[in-house]
Amino acid sequence: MAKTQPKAPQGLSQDGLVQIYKDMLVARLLDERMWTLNRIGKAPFVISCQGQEASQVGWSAALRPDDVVVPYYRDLGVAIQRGMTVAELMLAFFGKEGDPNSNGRQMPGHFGCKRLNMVSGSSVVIVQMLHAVGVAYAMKMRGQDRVAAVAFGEGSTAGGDFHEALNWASIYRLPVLFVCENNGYAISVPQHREMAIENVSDRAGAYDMAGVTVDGNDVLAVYEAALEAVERGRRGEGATLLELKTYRVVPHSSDDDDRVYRSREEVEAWKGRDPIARYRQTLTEMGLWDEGRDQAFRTETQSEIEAAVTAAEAAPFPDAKDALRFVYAEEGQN
Ligand SMILES: Cc1ncc(C[n+]2csc(CCOP(=O)(O)OP(=O)(O)O)c2C)c(N)n1
Ligand SMILES: [Mg+2]
Repeated sequence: MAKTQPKAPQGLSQDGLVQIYKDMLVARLLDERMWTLNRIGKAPFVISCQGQEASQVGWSAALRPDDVVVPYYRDLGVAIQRGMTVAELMLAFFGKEGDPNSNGRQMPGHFGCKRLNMVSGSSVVIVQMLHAVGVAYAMKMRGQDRVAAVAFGEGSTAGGDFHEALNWASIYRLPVLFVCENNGYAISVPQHREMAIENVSDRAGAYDMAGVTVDGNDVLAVYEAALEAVERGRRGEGATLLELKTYRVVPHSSDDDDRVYRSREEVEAWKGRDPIARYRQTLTEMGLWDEGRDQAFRTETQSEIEAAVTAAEAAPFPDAKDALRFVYAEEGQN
């Protein structure tokens, strides 16, 4: 009997399937390079996507370019899937002129780009959910066929804004995809000290909203669940709370030492469930990828990253007088 081949989800071409892998791998390689730049003293701060690439690229790929995304600080994979370039992300990392996120005024990880319909997040966790709900409400009032998607960690769902956002979205049946990237920790606090339940998605029931939990390290499962949720929103059937069970395999940020709150065995076990290696295997079984292509793509990406590092290091810092632009009303403005 012929070996069963993995099936491609609906709506994804062969190129689309490969692109998802490429986006995940670019996110990982870029993130790894950011850590070395930090550790040799060239950049002050990294907040990492490593381990969560399938969750991020998977949900982002289910959206259309005209939908609005509100990512959170870990969503490097979303920024890349949406179309932010390695060169642009490196400018942001060094806080340099030309960074499309904030022109060097924000910390790294504050993704936002008008061209990509991506709303910049606040450093205050979870308020981005309210921003997404406001965006979706405006879309609905304008009769637009668009969806807003917002991501956040499971720890942040203990904040009141989480409940306010779900409540408002459910009252007005707003087209919102709420994505919880559940990596099991809020910095050093494990999930059982954040909440007394096992699945964040169970909370959707209190808001008469669909709640779904999927394996966040299975990119195609994430894509399928996100697509279903997005289509539900487009049909006018309201929001979905989608929970992706995943893990960050590096410390919370470059200022964190995770050895003090979790065992090396636990981290190693999750490294063994690496979402990128897993999807590479799937694509290989589909006959869409092989070792040669993998090596060539890695080499090409590494040189793109190195060129971006050189360019970003050489780029000027933004003019200090622009630091408060777009914060207060400016002369001549109404
Ligand atoms: C209101 C608020 N409280 C505390 C912080 C500090 N802080 C930044 S990230 C974070 C952990 C959030 O954990 P989680 O939501 O699970 O996301 P993860 O970092 O695990 O992806 C905290 C406490 C903050 N930024 N905002
Ligand atoms: Mg978390």
